[in-house]
Amino acid sequence: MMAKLKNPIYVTQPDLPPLAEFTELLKQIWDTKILTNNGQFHQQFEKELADYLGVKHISLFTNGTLALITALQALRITGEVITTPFSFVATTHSLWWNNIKPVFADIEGDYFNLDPEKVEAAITPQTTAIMPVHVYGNPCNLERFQQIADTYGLKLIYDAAHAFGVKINGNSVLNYGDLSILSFHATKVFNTIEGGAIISPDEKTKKRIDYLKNFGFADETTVIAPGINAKMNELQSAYGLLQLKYVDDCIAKRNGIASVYREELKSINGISFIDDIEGVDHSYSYFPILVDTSSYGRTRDDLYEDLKRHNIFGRRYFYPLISHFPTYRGLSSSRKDNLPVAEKVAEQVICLPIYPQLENIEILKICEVIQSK
Ligand code: T4K
Repeated sequence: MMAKLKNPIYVTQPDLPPLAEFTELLKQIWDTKILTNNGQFHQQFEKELADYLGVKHISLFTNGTLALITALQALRITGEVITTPFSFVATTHSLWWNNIKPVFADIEGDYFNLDPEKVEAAITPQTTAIMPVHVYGNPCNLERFQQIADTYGLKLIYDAAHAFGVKINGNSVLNYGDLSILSFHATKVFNTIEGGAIISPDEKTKKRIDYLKNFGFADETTVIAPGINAKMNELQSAYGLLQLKYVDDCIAKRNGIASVYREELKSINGISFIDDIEGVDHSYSYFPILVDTSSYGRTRDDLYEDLKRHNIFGRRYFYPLISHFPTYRGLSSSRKDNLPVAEKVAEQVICLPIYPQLENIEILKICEVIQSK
């Protein structure tokens, strides 16, 4: 048996800005004593982030889940929303928290994103919106979703939690649909410890979202809606500003790791992965592989356990499917025969470790464990 790695390797590790740089900004916060509520760092971070991402209007949030919940509130979505079972559970939970019925449609087999044709077939008179996810940061079929939304008069909200910095032909994926949300959780390509954002197409929508994330206050004495408290604070905004300086380097390193994985894994029977898409700037947030038991000779879970024995902790994102959880399994759209592609992919996928500090020798070790059956 191969030697086990001395230190555990997790699916990811957050990138942190230099502590000395952060301390400098903390001193400023200590001086002004402005800790939250749209302070100087919050305003600056929103501006610089919008510039970096190539979007016009961005509202910072405490996390991606509250951004999703607020996006649905902002557009007054009700009734049924068609979404994917192959995502992190927060995508569907955001519907539940808004008293909206989730309707699951199947995914396509190339990038594991919601299949537009399956969405179209699931539309009912109660459907008010579609909520696709750019899974692993690979863009959904943006044109087709817009076409369906326009034809049926539906809103389109993208869960872009994995799609920080992703562009198609130079244009951010965040510029599509009615709203997009981001997550800046510690495990994401770009993190503010916890954090998130909503990208709006125009100033008036951003304004409404900003009211909603601040209890609904439009001014000192006017409350326009039952808003929530979902504001990002000054410490996280300052941290985010620093992160922006290093994120390009971080994405470049992730790209390098993905290339090594692809080179090392390409000739292993039964292991497949997603290639880069032409015209897309990727951010390499995850490196999923699929294990085909019959040609690989063992199951995904055998490999997952074997990696763990070697101190390598990949993650089976997204297994189990959201449609399997007790809250959702009773829905008629959760039936396995309604979601055959998602069911299959959830049984085959492992996300391998990918983060800037991952060393070449560690990547090679991971590939060696996958290679040796
Ligand atoms: N929509 C989608 C499509 C999402 O993927 C997510 C979040 C959301 C919406 C909601 O956004 P947020 O509300 O979270 O902003 C993680 C994250 O908690 C979650 O943010 C993320 N998706 C999901 C895919 O993954 P876990 O339970 O797998 O994380 P955890 O704590 O097991 O972390 C994985 C590994 O990362 C650990 O084994 C070690 C390492 N790690 C983790 C943390 C938190 C660190 O090294 N340092 C850390 O601080 O959910």
